[in-house]
Order: sequence, then C-alpha cells, then structure tokens
Amino acid sequence: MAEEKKDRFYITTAIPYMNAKLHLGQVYEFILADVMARYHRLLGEDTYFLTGSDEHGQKIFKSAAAKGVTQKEYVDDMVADMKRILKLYCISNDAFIRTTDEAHEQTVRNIYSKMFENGDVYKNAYEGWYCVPCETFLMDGQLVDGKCPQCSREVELVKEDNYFFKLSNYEARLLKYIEDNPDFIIPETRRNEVIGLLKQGLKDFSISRTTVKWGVQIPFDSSQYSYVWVDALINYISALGYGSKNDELFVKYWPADQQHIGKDILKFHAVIWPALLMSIGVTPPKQVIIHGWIMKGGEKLSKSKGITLDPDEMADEYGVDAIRYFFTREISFGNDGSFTAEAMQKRYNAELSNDYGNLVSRTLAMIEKYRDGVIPPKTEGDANLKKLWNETRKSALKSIHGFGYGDCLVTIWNFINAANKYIEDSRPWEAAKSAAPEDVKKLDNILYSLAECIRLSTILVYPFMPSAAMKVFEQLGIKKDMDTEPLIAEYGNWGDFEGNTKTGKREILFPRIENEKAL
Ligand code: ME8
Repeated sequence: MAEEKKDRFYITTAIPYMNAKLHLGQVYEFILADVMARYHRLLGEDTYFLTGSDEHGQKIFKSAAAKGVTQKEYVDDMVADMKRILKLYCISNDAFIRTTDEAHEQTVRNIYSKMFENGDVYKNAYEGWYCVPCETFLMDGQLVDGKCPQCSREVELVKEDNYFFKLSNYEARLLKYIEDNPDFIIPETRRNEVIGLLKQGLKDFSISRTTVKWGVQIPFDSSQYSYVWVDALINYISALGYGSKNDELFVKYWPADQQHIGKDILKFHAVIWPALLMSIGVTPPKQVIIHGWIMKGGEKLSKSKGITLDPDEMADEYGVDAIRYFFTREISFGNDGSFTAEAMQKRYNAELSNDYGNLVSRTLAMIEKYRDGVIPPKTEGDANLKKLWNETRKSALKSIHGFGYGDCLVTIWNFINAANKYIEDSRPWEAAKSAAPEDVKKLDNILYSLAECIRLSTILVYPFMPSAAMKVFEQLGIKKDMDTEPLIAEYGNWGDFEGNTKTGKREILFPRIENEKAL
C-alpha cells in the first residue's frame, strides 16, 4: 500500500562543490529531497535527511587561489552561505556533513586502508585527461572535439603515478545487484543507461592524486591525496559514523532508502559508489533517484559558465513557497525543465493566489462574519466532499510515493477546486440570512466542511510549501506541529478535526502578481 509505514527512512542529496554560491539547479535537488523527507515524517517514520558540502579537489583549490585566501577560509565562507540558503528554502535536513570535518577525513583514510588491504587498490602510471569542473578523469576516446564530453570545457593533461581501484572486478556483481533490485535506479531510462555502461565493460579508475594536495592524505602513501569523488561519496556513511565507535546512526539508518542526484553524476552513484561499498563489505543503497536539469534559455545552469538563477533573487521575487511549488508542479520527475517568468506568474496567480489562497480567505472571512471567527464544532460534513477526500488522499499519496510530485499536486488542486465549487453551489450567504434552526445547522455544516477541506488539503500541501501550510493551520486555529507530528497517519481522515477552534489572524497567503516581473 502506498502509505504503508516503515520504521526508518534515510534520504540524502549530493553534496555540492563549494567553489561558488549555490544556484537554483542545486537548490532544486534539495527541494525534491525535502518534499520526500517531509512526506515520510508526516507518515510517522523515523526520518534522517542528510546533505552537506564537497570541499576538496582541484576546482576549489583553484577558486581559493584566485581569491587569494586559504582553501579552508574559502570553503568556510561558502558553507556558511549554503547553510543560509538551505534555511531560506525551508530545507529540513537533520544533519550537514562537510568533507573537511575531521571525522569524515578519518573515515576516508580508514576506507582507503580497507580497500588497499582487500587487494582492490594497486599503483600504476596514469596518463590521460582531467576535467576540473567535473573533477573527472577522461581517456582520449572519451573526449569530444578535445573537450570534456559532459560539460564541453577544456581538459588538462595529467601524468602521474596513481593508485587505481579495481572497478573491473565488480562488473558482474553490479549487474546482478541491479537485476536483483529493479528499483535501485529510478527512473528506468537511467537504469537502462547504467546497464548499458556495465555491459560495455568497466575500466579501473584512479583514486588518488599527487599534484592536487587539497584532499585527504592517503594512509599507505603520504605523497598521495584522495581523489575528490571517492572522498565525497564516502560522506553518505561517514555522516552516520561508519567504522567509528559512534556508529549508532549507521547501524540504524544504512542502507540509505533514497539518494537523490542529478543525471550528470549517475555513474559515480550507480556504478562507482556501490562498487566501493561492495569492496568494504557494506550493502549498497536501496535507491538512487535521478532528476533532470533546471534550464534557463535552453541551457543548463552552471556556476562556472555564469548561467544562473540566483536563489536569493528568486526568493525575493516570488517567495520560497511559490518557487518550491512551481518546480515540483511544472517539471515531471526525471525530466529537464525550464524556468520562465511567464509560466511562474501564470501558475502563481491561478493556482496559488486564486485556487488555494481564495479558498482559505473566503472561508475564513465567512467564519469571521457568520460565526465570530469560531469554526463550528464537528458536523457530518458534506458527503460528496468526504468521498472525494478519500479518493484524493489515496491517489495523492500514491503519486508522491512514486515521485509523481506534479500529479500529486494536480490531485490536491482538484480537491481544492471542488471545495471552491462547493462554496458557489451551497450558497452559505443564503443560509446566513436566516435564524431558523435548520439554516443554522446547514451553515454550520457548510463552514465545517470547508474548514475540513482546507485542513486536509493543507496537510498534503505541507511537504511542498511548508511555511504556507503552517500559516494556514495557524489561521484555522489548529495547534499541531506540522514538522514533527505524523499528520497523514493520525490526522488525515475526514472528521479527524473536532472543529470549534478560534481562527487566527487572516493574512493573504499569495498576493497576486500584477506587474510582469523581470526574473
Ligand atoms: O556534482 N539542474 O556537485 P555539484 C538540476 N560535488 N540539478 C543540478 C543542476 C541543474 N542545472 N546543476 C547541478 C557535484 N545540479 C559533486 C557531488 S556527491 C557525493 C558529490 C545537481 O555542485 C547535480 O546534478 O556540481 C548534483 O546532483 C548537485 O546539483 C550538486 O552538483
């Protein structure tokens, strides 16, 4: 069943490079994971949501050098800014890992030793190319017009004695893992891509550098430093205390239920990461979930190319709730999606300001006018709306569970609009004119039904627009902590609300956008 409750849920995002300020593409990933984390908390699951910062490697080394500060000073500033943006965007991560944390670095050293002792690591001469923006080793045949196949930028020639990981040893085991676990890679197109890669055969890859010293020193050779990707991937278990005395979180939460990433880092997460884990005897994650690109003007956002949607400017223009709504409603899961001011304004005015905002403001205005701001005590409620809610709940939860965020929102909005239509059809202003007991009862029933529609739809709106949802609960006078209480599980059926609450101060949730915005 879609809403079957599990006991624990561990969810992660990729950890962005700290070479520049975050752009909206990276924030999009946090939003997707945050919706899922909040949904699982609403189900009452013990949820652990991890994100963090990728702070080593050549890209950051160069950025710090260009600014004339130490690498640590540079990343400290970037991390502070990243944390500020996470808060601004209501990202509810339970933990934040930095790859410069001492405990993380120790775990990296332990894992390198373990892989070495297992015979999966050997020394060899490396001669090939390196793409600094992607922090990726490339061979001649992989270049396109002499440039990186991923980001089309210049590559550097690298000639070093490196340590290599025997990835080729893991082809068959990886293929078996993917076949045995059909939901390991989502969506299916990405799964097929990985199966294709495995069938072409895997090459061993370099896991250390001598020339890039901004990393973790390799325990068995002090002239070598960790390859930034191996260092970064380890965050998902070092954050849980893997291999240390304090490994309670690891024991409790690993393997991860969902690891959210973008499509450019699929191979690192669906091939290299499970192989490294297999090497040290740890079970791979249960699912890797791959989203598409946020684009602007047909091009992928990219800090280094200067094509960017600034999270602060966007939040100033539209508010964080509306941005979270727009990207989850507009883009089908796994697909690329473009931001345009026109599409944003259209959805904002029609769906947020009119449909949802008006339902709340009209209902509260009537409760204020006809019942002195007190929601009537529980009544039977409207039978059609009750029935529709039962269907809505089932279908919306099924969608969100399967990453169909847009479908989930469409289902919720159908319900919201059924409630709007109910106002027109039931004509509460007519019942309000009469003091006859049957009219008083009728009006109570209408107002309770509307409050119930708002309460229930708002529980499902919460993962997408947490701060708007909390405001609506306050306006309904409902004292529930949406962040911690399992509201879907325990407060998500028609009639769970006893009514009789004093409504809070009314506030327009989504003021209409009248003038065209620049962004
Ligand atoms: O890859 N649209 O960091 P990163 C959507 N440090 N998603 C995007 C995007 C866009 N325009 N641009 C980037 C790294 N992303 C590594 C990760 S994890 C062990 C190490 C996504 O800052 C990207 O796909 O380049 C990735 O999932 C995340 O943002 C961080 O990207």
